[in-house]
Order: sequence, then C-alpha cells, then structure tokens
Amino acid sequence: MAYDQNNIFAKILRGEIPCKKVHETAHSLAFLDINPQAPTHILVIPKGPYVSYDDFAAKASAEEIVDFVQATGQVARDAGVAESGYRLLFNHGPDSHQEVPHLHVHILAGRPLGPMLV
Ligand code: D5M
Repeated sequence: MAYDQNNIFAKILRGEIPCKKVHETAHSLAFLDINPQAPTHILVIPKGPYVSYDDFAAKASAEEIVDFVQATGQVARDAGVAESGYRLLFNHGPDSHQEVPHLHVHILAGRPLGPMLV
C-alpha cells in the first residue's frame, strides 16, 4: 500500500493540523489520542512515511526503530504509568480496523484494562 501524504497524521507532522504533543525526538512524535479509550491514551508515531507496522518493520532504519521504541518507553514513564502498567497496541491493516494509514502505537493506561479482547 502506497503512503498517503494526506492522511491525518501526515498533516499533524507537517503542522497543518494541531495535536496535543507530549514528546518529540529526532524520528518520533507522541501526542494525545483525540478519542481516548483510557485515562491515559497517547499515540506515538514515527516521522517517516510508514503506512503500518509491517511497512515500518520492513523499511525503517535501525536508528528510526530504536528511536521509536525508546520514545514509547519514555512517554509511558513520563506519563507516570510505567509502574501501574500500560498496554501497547498496534493495529495493522484492514482486519485490525486500522483507521489511520500512518504507523502508530497506542499507549493505553490509567485504569485496569482487563484481559486482552480480540
Ligand atoms: O487508531 C487511530 C487513532 O487515531 C484513533 O484512536 C483516533 C486517533 N486520531 C484520529 N485523528 C486524530 C487526531 N487528529 N489527533 C489525535 N488522534 C487522532 P487506529 O489504530 O488507526 O484505529
């Protein structure tokens, strides 16, 4: 699937629409989810044009991947949920109901999340 430069997160990265930024690194950006499903619901995205987890895993540089993983851990620590716990969620592709075609991980926390539902 080709990367759509007009997806909503591409617009956020270009500064065309606002976001509630919580963290930024050389290769990653974290901001609050507009439709929170938990008291803490933060999205972390790479700045590069990756459609999905598979696209990122296959094409991103080691530097980008390390940056993304470390940024995600830092955001959770800064949000104060590293001790109480959090869930990381990637939706990849149509069956997962991925809505935005720019890779993002959901950090969900702030209440007992219950068992993983599929
Ligand atoms: O999740 C896509 C997520 O993106 C969903 O939880 C809403 C969120 N979203 C959509 N638009 C925005 C803006 N403008 N700011 C912040 N969050 C947003 P998915 O895994 O693709 O289903």
